[in-house]
Parts: sequence; structure tokens; C-alpha cells
Amino acid sequence: MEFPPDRINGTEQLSVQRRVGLVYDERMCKHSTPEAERHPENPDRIRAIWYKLLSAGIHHRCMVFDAKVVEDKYIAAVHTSNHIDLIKTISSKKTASQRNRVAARYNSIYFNEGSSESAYLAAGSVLEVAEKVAKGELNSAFAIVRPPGHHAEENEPMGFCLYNNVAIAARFLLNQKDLGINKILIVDWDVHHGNGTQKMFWKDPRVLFFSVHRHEYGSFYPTGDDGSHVMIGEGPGAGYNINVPWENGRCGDADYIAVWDHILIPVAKDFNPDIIIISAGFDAAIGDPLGGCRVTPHGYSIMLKKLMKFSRGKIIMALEGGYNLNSLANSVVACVEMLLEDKPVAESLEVYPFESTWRVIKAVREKLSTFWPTLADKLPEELTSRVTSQHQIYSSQSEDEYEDGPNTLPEDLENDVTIPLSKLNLSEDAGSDQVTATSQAWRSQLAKIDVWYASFGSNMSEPRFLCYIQGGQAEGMKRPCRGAVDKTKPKEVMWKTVPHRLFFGRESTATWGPGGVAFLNPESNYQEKTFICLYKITLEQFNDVLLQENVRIDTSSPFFDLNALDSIEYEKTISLEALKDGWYHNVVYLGKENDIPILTMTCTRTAVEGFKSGKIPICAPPKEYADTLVRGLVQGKQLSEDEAVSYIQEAATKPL
Ligand code: X5A
Ligand code: ZN
Repeated sequence: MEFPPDRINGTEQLSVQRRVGLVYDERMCKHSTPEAERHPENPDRIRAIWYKLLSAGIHHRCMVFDAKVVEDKYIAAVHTSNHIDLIKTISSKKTASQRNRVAARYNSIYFNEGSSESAYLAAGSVLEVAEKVAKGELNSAFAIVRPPGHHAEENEPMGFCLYNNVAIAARFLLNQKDLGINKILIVDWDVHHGNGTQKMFWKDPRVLFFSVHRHEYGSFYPTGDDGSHVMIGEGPGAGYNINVPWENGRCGDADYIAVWDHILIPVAKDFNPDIIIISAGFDAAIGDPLGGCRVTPHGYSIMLKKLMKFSRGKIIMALEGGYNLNSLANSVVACVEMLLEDKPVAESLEVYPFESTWRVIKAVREKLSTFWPTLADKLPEELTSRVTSQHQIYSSQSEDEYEDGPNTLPEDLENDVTIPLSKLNLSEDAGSDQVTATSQAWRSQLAKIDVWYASFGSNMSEPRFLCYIQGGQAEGMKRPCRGAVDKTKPKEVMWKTVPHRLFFGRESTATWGPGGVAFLNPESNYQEKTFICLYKITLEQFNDVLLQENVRIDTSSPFFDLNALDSIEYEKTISLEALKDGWYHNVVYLGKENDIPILTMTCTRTAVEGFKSGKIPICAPPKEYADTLVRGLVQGKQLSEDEAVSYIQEAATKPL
């Protein structure tokens, strides 16, 4: 079944052409947001991939298939009949508003008239090529499908996913006894945890589910404990679920390959799968607006190559996430080329993993060592002591080319925009004179972008907020602020109300002394109404405000950059790990005003839980602080003095 050896680039090097299947079908573009609202999971994703494959002529070297609709009986092997009913009928609903109401019941889901068809085709496509690979008609395949699947649970669509395409295909392969597939390895390298797939094979030792994802102790999407490394499966499935949860973003090739070398590959050797399915999301790719990681196309191709050694190369790749069109298409091309040729590649990387990567790898190995004895050995110190520093990563030149793309910002704003604040090297009390030459470049880039900074606490008082911009000490403050590097006053000031709960907590602050300070619950609640004062400032100034709001900071990491700005509209909140010790390190998106994003900074959802349970004290504001808030509301002409006093009073006393 193999193609004759082929000549590569006119050299003498011989390699084996494999039969590689590709599925692409324009009908999977029918699923899109109602009213064509902007959304990262949009039809252009699969079009960008397909056009790139066409322009590289790669389709000529593959077997190309149209998508096929999946039969309900195969979906029913992983989803409930209620769920099937929902997805099947959603597009025939009479009005868009009926569909919107249903979508609103779920987390990160939209529906339109094309959703049902696209969902059936996506699942059908993966199943179709999985069967062909299992039968040996194809060596491997890539299904370029959408909507994605790995978040979809038995009875719930979520995270842009309707049907769990990969789970449907895996269950099909196992149930089709004549295919002789008894053990399946599912590798989920999407930047998000594959919660749906994990649950579907939780107790099933025939499926080894492996997921590497950003987790950040449960604060990254999908939030909660499901993606933790202690989730190893249950009953007969214990040990057959492996999670590798990143503690931070910015992971790249070196981090992923270390996980491959020291967890996935040794386990795969022992498990010896009959076939491998990759939940191939490319949102950990460099330049992705949601992922914040930096895997290169070359990195993905190495990860894939290492898996091709198993199951006699039987691999099915199914697209999941991936939202930077250039980076996405380049990564898929690199993978399909690897499926075709298994090219010898230089594996040596210039960078080492993060220190946190070794910590995670060790924790996972320890947790699973009783099930997989190969993981029991201690990793040699001379290996794990090789770690990267920020400096090494940012000196890499290669990432610029992935920063530009049809779904990213205009060219003049590109280049070093994803680097920004990490390069800053601002120590906590650095003045403008200490700003290094390299930081000036990104500063001038971010200075071109305006945002609304939404204040709900003392910064509602303009003289107090101006201290953050121009430096100084307003009435009631116990110490001065140093101000922003760019001391230009806000371009505009305006007021709004938002459906979020205002409350006061913590015991004291350096600026106000003993007493609580204001927080906004990042979760919205339409019973609530909180006044916010908006200041139009630049993204550069916003970062300097962040820096001043969060004392004690690790300055080696980035704060809020253009990638973050790009994704916060969809993510709603971004918790900045670089400022983890600060109380206000969670940036929350509160919508737009005149097309400019409104951002505020508050505590994380996890901290809100802490306030609710009493772990973090709820505490009324000190007098000077409360007076400043009242002054802000009165001078801003939002409330009379009496009204303002009782507004603050209520926020300080009403239980959370
Ligand atoms: C498939 C995928 C991401 C959902 C993020 C929701 N989903 N904020 O990447
Ligand atoms: Zn994802």
C-alpha cells in the first residue's frame, strides 16, 4: 500500500510516501455566529488551512475526501439523546433569537442555521478517516473540521464545541470489533483541557487519554479541577488518564518536547496503542490570541514525528482550536508534511524548558508512577537544571513572522507587540529614566492603542486617578504614586454602570492604611448595579496603572499586551500571572464604548470564593478611602452626597 520512494528537493535523500487522507468541506463553514459577529472560532480558520495546503500543492500528494454526515447511532455512543436532539434541531428553530436563548444556557456556545449540519459533518469526517486508517486504506489522516469537539460533554455543548468528534470516532473504532482496534491513545495538544473526552473515557482502560494544557491551578478555561494532574481516571480506567497542566502561559517547543520525552513517549511505548488520535488544536501555537503559548510549526512537527513511531504510524489528526490564522495554517502544513514524509529533522532547540515545566513533569511522573513504572525513575539533575530564562526566549527572532495575519492587527502594530512588558524590566519603583532602550520600542507601539480604564474604587475621584498617571499624592493617601511613564492626561472621562457586584475586603493597604478596599466581582450579575468611571488612556499607560495597583511583582514576566487585548473580548477575564501577588491582577473586559474596549482590574474568581468562604476577610473601607469614593461619585455628578454614602455603605455591608 505504500507509494514508491520519492526524491526530496532533488537530493539523493529517499523517503517513503505514505497514503495520507485529508478531509475538507466548505459546508463546515456554515456554522458561524448569528449577525456575523466577530468570533475566534470562525469559518476562516478552516479556509485558511485549506488555501495554504492548496497553494503549497500538498493536496496533490494526499487523498482528499469530502465530509460525511455522522449517523446518530455513532453519536449516541458518547452523547445523550437529549444532546443529540439539541444539536440536530437547533438550526431548524424558527428564529435566531430562539437559538440565541438556547445558546445562552451554555458556556461559550453560539448557534446559527448552519450549526447542525456543520456539527454532523465534523464528527462524520473524523469517523470516516478513522475507519480508513484503522482498515489500512490510509496510513494516516488529517480532518480539517469545525466546530471543534473536545470540550463537548455527554450532555452539554461548551467551549465552541458541539459534538465531541474525537470521542465519537474513538468509541466507533472500539465498537467495530472487526477493525481489531483494542487500544487507542488520544493525544490532546489543544491549549485547553479536553474535559469532554476525559469524561467519556474516564473509566475505560482501552483509551489512554493524554492532555497537555494551560491550567494555572484551575483558573484557565475550562476552569476548575478537571484538568489537574491528579485526575488519573477511575476503576479499570485508573492510570489511563494523564493531564499535564501548565502553571503558566508562554510555553513553547522546549516545554512540549520535554513533556513528550519524559511522560508521553515512555508511556506510549508501554501502552502500545493500536491507533493514535490527536485532538489537534493549534491554540498553543505562537501568536495565538487565546493560548498565549509559543509552539512553532517545527515544534508541532517534532511532536507528531515522535508519535508516528507507534501503532505502525496509524494516526488520525482532528482539528480542535487554533485562532491565529497564519500560525494555524503553517502548523497544519508542517504536520501534514510530516505525515507524508516523516522527514528527518533537527531536534535540537535553542531554548530550555521553564523551571515550572520540570516541576509539572515531576509531579505528573510521580502521580502516575505506580501505573507506569517507566515514570518512576528520578530525572537526572543535570537535565532538570537546564531551564530557560525570559531573556533566552525573547532573543529568539523566529516568532515575528507569526505575529502578522488576517485576523491580527495591522502591520505597523506588529513585530514586538507580543513581547511588550516582559522586556520592560521595570523594577517596582523604576522611574522613566530607568526604562531601557529595548522597552521603548513596545511602549511606543502600545501608546498607539486606546483603552477605557474602568475604575470603581477610589480612582473614580479624578485627582486620585491622576496620581497614577502624573505621579503624586491626593487627599487621604498615605504615600505618593510614581505615575506612568507617559504622563499625558486621559483623553476623555465618562461614567457608566455595570451589572457587577462591588464589595470591600482585605485588611489594609499601603496607600490607605487599615481597612478594606474595593473589588468588583468579575462575574456579572444582572441584579447588581455598580458605578464605574472610565478614563480613556493608552494601553501603555494601562500597564503602568496595573503595575502601581499591584505591589510586589515579579517583573520578569509580561503584563497586559496586545495578544491579551485581542483575546479578552472572548475570554472576559485574564488573570495576569506575572502580577500574581497583587490583589488586582485580574483584568476584566466590560464591553466596548465607541469601539474601544473597557478594561478594569480586580481580584480573580478564586479570590471571590475566598471572600465568600471567609478565607479572605471582607472589611469595610477606611474613612479616607470611603470619602474618596464618595467624592468621586459626587464630583462625577453620579450621586448626591447622601446617595453616595449609602451606596458605599450598602456595598460594604451586603453579604456577598
Ligand atoms: C476548542 C477551543 C476554547 C474555548 C475558550 C472559551 N475552545 N473561552 O479551543
Ligand atoms: Zn483550545
